[in-house]
Amino acid sequence: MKTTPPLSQQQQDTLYAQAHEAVGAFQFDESVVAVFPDMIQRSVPGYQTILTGIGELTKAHAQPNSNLYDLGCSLGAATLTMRRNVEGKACHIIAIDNSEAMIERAKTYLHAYHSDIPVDLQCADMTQVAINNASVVVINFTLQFIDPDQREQLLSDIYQGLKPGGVLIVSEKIHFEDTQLQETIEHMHLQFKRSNGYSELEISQKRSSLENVLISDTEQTHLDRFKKVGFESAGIWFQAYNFASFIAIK
Ligand code: GEK
Repeated sequence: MKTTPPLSQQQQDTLYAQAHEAVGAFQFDESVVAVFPDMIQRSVPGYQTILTGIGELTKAHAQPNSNLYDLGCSLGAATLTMRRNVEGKACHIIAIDNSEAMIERAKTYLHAYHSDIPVDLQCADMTQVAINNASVVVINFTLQFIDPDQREQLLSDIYQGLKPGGVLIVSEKIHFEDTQLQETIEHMHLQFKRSNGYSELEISQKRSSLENVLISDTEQTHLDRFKKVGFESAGIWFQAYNFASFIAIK
């Protein structure tokens, strides 16, 4: 019988190991889904620590009988950590991704573990989803893939759908206006990828594929947007090189 290996024991990411004649725009398709856990762990410094933190923040801020959202859930790593930390609070988790391949695989992972917390997995565009009665909303490394012109409206809709005291957690790759700082910290990230076994060819082909697909903001742009849509408090609770996770509290 064919079984899906656990999230921690997935296939190695070799998608860009061979030279491609033309590198197409990055897509979250079947080939990415198969190597996704390995890809994100080897590319995003602090990813595991952020997941642990999302669990802790969920434990601290989830309100009884409320909804928790994981927007851009991929294989459901954040959903799993949220679910483990809200047992007994009668919460409902809504996990959204617009890649059918991701949602199909996420179902397998979520069903592999028992929980009394219902999870509603939906294949949808997160900008089109109604947020209501929410106490925790997580966007873990996905706002950066949303059209920059739509980001403020999305955050405003989330703010409106949050209960007082509710929290939004947004993790992102960020960039720096200061050129020296940008170069220095970007170099740290490249070294991180090299030390995780990615070759120069893999790094450069992946970078080309993400051009115009992953559009990062600065820390200040994030903070200004949180404030503009109404959040009272917002700041970074974790950062590793040019990868940061923000919390915004209603
Ligand atoms: C994790 N949060 O492991 N609507 C819904 N989903 C989208 C949209 C959209 N408009 N655009 C992109 N996605 C996860 C990791 S990965 C981050 C998130 C990365 C989805 C896309 O299909 C993919 O699954 C996810 O956002 C981004 O904690 O690959 O760097």
